[in-house]
Amino acid sequence: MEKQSIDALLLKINESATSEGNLRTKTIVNRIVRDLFYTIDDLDVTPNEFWTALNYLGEAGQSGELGLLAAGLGFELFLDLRLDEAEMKAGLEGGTPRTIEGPLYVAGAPELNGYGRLNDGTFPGETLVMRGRVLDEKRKPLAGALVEVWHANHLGNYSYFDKSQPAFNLRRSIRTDEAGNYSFRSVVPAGYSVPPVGKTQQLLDQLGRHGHRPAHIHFFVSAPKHRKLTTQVNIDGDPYLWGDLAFATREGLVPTVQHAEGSAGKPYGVDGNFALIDFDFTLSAERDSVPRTEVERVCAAGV
Ligand code: MBD
Ligand code: FE
Repeated sequence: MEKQSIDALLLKINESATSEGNLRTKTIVNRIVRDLFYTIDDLDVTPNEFWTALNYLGEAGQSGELGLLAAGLGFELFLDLRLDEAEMKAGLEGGTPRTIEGPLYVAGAPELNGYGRLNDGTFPGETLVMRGRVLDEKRKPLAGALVEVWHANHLGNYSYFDKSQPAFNLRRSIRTDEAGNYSFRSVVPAGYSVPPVGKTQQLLDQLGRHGHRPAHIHFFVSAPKHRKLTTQVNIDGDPYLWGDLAFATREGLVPTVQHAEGSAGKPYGVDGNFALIDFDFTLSAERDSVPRTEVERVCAAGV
């Protein structure tokens, strides 16, 4: 079809509006529809292909996998890269790199002061201790910062979504102490894989891609007057470290996993061998020149 005819049709649709609506929504939707009309025409998308795609999205939504799809298709990475760019342009550099939130955060995890356990010890897994400080741009420790942490278990499954785990297993919010320290005891997570017979895997198969994430631990780190940091650290040595489904691995987010033993575990009530990660988070001060990093995103809350 002539582009002119497509544009004329789009104009007719836009002009059918009888009230103002929302200008921002109109701008975005009109642009997306235009791009899709062009795509359908350029690629000669058949009616069968169109309805297959629409049905696919409906089913993906019903199965709760749209967040997973957004990560797997690189949308979440792209939003991060745009934030990075905005910060760079505003001269805001340094600080712990951000990386994606992913679809598996659950609000309302128990709060701990300074140190705590993320698990109740009744499930298997190699003991992990992670510790460090939350710092400001001048490397001054931030007392009372909140470190929200969540990760998968030894099988790569997340509590709440995996009903075999106790409520909030491997999910806690830790308040830093007067010296800006946080520490927690947990188990080393395994990598996550998308549901093998789900809608995401179905599309990944068509794209010739795998659905695996390397083992990782998620964080939201926040403190008054500072930019909220959404990030993850990876467990070094994972075969998918640089082949992540969600493209979330970044330089600076792969700390060394130390093998500790003996009296090193005493402060955390650990006997014997355990994995130890030292990691400081650095937050930037909030400023008006860059978009805020707090995101309104629907998530699960509760048990
Ligand atoms: C995860 O654990 C995750 O972090 C992302 C981004 C997608 C799926 C599962
Ligand atoms: Fe995850």
